[in-house]
Amino acid sequence: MSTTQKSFSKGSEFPALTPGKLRLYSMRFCPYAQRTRLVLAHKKIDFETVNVNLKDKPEWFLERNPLGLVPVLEQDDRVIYESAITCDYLDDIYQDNKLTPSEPYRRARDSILLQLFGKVVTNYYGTLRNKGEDKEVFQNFHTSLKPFEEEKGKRGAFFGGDQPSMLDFMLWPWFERLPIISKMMPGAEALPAEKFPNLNAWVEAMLSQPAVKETMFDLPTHIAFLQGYSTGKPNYDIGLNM
Ligand SMILES: N[C@@H](CCC(=O)N[C@@H](CS)C(=O)NCC(=O)O)C(=O)O
Repeated sequence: MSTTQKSFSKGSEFPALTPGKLRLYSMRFCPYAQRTRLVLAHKKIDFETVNVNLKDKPEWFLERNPLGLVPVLEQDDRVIYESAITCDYLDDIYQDNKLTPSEPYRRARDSILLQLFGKVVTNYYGTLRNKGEDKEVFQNFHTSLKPFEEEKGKRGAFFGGDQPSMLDFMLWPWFERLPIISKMMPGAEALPAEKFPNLNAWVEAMLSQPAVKETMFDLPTHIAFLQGYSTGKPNYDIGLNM
């Protein structure tokens, strides 16, 4: 059983599993792992976390996921990775607060939006990398958000309607991080209210969700992590005493 939130590195001893206990291998600032953490929190699933130093990965972590990526779930002899797969698995196994729509058309539309979101993610990181100097990438970022602005307008407070669905949680981690763009690039607004009224309302609605509050970091912490990351020395343990 692991009690520390500090990240484990190469050469560290494998923290023993407790029979029956669900474990998440994570990195505190990873948006993909946050997807899984959001689903775990929303469904109030009991689990423990083992954080991994992604610059110096333990051998036992690579044995579990040969891709070397977080998130990974483990319970007894079961191992699952890839954020979308871990989230769907949790939604299948823990039936309370079902997040995936049962209506086939809605489910298909949500899968399409999730595919389209790949462009948002690519353009988001592209924008951060060149600090907004490449106006075309920033423009592409806004263009890739358009289908989400439109779809949100048809759906209600959340993409899931009155309540958040799986899609809401799959998208959220990058919206939590959008203020980084506005902060780091003077004059650039990541989500201008006049262009994206629906998405701005959605961000507000999501911020009041208990799962979001439970899993989020504030802007200064995100920026501190990113600054370490961009110099090649990420501090995975920011703010941790033990
Ligand atoms: N497709 C993966 C992406 C996960 C991912 O990129 N995780 C990053 C951290 S945010 C990672 O583990 N990086 C380690 C590496 O690239 O070596 C998923 O959806 O789970």
